[in-house]
Amino acid sequence: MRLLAAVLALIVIAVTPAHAAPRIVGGVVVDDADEAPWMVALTTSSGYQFCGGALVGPGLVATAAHCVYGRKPSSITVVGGRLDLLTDGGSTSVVKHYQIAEGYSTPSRGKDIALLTLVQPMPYQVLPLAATSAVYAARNVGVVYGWGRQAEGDTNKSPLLHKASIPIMADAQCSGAYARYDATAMFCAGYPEGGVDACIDDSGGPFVVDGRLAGIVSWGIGCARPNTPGVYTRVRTYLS
Ligand code: 4AZ
Repeated sequence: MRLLAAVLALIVIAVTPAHAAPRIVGGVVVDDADEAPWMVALTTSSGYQFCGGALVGPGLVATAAHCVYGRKPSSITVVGGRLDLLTDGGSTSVVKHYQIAEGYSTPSRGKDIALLTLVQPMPYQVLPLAATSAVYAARNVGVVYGWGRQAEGDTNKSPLLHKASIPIMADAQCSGAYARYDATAMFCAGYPEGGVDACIDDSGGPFVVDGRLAGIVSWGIGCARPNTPGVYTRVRTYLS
């Protein structure tokens, strides 16, 4: 009987993550374009979405350095004003040129931010930058947006923009999870029990606190695992 209970418990543990993790991971569909007018998708020229970004000027997009590093600007198509990527609403532009934070090498070393200049500026409301570093206080809740995976092992992405609300974690808790955590370059967001997180292809997307850009989806181990928060670029360190 004890053995049967243990086997059942193991089956429950093995099966739960796929079911407990339906969207961004643990988020909901954004169905009002006015809610995130500044949200953009980065796609290849054939239309495959690989990262997110946010308009911070009519012709300027903030995203993660690792999203564009090594890519030709003209091979990156930015899509704005389109919640459902299977439609052709909104507008598109290729990238004219981009600037990556000086000294960037890999996300876990920080400086994971880039500014893209568009060939065609977009007529959408831009996302203002967080006004002070006070936004990074532990337990402040932000909203992260993206078209990425809805579960860590999910390769079947949704074409619909998703969002999730996630609390910022204290620096001490984040360094406990990641030896490489650098509180100048990054911050962490997540629940101790996991379940809600950004995931693959959400990279570059904005983490918004009080209607302002505070972070950019950067890295993490897996998605939505317990005691394994998502790591975001601390935008205030690089832009002002
Ligand atoms: C990625 O590979 C990625 N859970 C993005 C975010 C996170 C992990 C990985 C955070 O693009």
